[in-house]
Amino acid sequence: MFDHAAQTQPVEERRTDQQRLLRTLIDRVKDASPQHRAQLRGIDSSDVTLDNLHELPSVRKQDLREFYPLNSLCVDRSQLRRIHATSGTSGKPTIVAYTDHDMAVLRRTNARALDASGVIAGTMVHNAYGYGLFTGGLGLHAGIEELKACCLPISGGNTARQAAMIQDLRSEVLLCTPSYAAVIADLFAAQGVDPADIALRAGILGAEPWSEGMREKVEAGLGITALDIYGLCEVQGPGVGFETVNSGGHLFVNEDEFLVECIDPVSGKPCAEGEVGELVFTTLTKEAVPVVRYRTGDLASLQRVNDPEGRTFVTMSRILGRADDMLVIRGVNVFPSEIEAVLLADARVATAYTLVIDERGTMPSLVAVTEPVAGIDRSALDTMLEGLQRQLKERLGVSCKVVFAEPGGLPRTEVGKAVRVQRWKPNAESPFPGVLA
Ligand code: DLL
Repeated sequence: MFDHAAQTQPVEERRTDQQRLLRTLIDRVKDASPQHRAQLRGIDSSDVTLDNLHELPSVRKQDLREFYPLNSLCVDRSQLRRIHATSGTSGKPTIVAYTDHDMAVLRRTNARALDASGVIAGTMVHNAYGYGLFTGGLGLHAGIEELKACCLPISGGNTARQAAMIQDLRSEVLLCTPSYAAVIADLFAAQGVDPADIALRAGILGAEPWSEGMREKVEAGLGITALDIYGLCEVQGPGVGFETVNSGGHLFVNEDEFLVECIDPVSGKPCAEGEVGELVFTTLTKEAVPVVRYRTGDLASLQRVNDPEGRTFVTMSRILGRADDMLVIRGVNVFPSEIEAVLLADARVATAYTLVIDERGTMPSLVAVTEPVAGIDRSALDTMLEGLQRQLKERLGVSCKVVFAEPGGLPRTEVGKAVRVQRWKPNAESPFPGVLA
């Protein structure tokens, strides 16, 4: 196992290290930046323990945006080696920066994720995460180099070329978002390529929520074992948490670097083990732009599991949704991921879908626009739609109409994260003319 000592360090020993690093971090950031001094005013690091950490003030994305571009920097600019950023939805991006040390952590933690899927020196890795300001491409690239594997830095887009390169170079491991893996699988299916004839054996898929149904479809379509990887630019980028073949769907959190808490999003109280809440991260050793108690908005649960390979990191569940992705339909809270879970659990439903919130009436209503897989008998479609609508009603507690486009008829996201929700405003054209009237 790559980085064996760190990954299998006894829990109590790691807690002692985390406690020490936490106190040093608090002193360090208070010394270095007025923003952190404001956040941690009146707090004496020697009073802070892993057990009372949840009582410290937290920060959120909007707080970090106010530090734009680099106002909460904790090192001299001469020590910066890399900048990344997320586009953000409301204008200003969030900018993050890395020192030599931060780059080393990025390399090491991503190498752990790649190693868990069997990447070794010389493995041909097809990296279709976006390169550039997004952390995905270059973040995983760093891990690939750390393991001395061979990287094809293809980035996103031009799916026909992606498919050809996977075949021609006999790529073994695919890195991209789950929705893009599904797009590549759809193209192979349309070209009549048998997954058994391509060399891919694993996929490390993340950066957006995905369901068990999506996993099954991508695994079948590409002939791979699909593993989840989690991360966010405010904490580092990819490599914060990673699934392994034996982790039973849980993701190990690299908690020697990223201290994780799970809290009730309303009361802020710590959740019990296994209880779903909001993940909060503290970067224990990060130099350039550390965060103390960053509230991610991501909902998941934390659990200690017994790893047959000996990892002792705490695990997180897959992300169940984001607090701000929640839709309120007729007073009922709905997460898009719940709808995906129902739709994609059906083998006859394809992986492309968009949720439309129809806001033209007095009350908003929900429509899932999706496709049947190719070759389904048309006479079976009505029964299929009824079945899906019934299951959605049962799961969500509110109606969700389902409509089918022709197989392959919906637009696919080839670059960046899939956008799954669209609003249909009064007097606007249908977002899917010919499919949704
Ligand atoms: O998406 C970093 C990344 C790159 C992760 C490549 C994995 C692979 P951001 O653009 O800052 O960073 O977006 C972070 O994406 O707060 C989650 O809401 C979501 N997200 C990331 N990974 C997952 C995942 C990268 N595995 C935001 N499952 C996070 C569900 C995820 N959501």
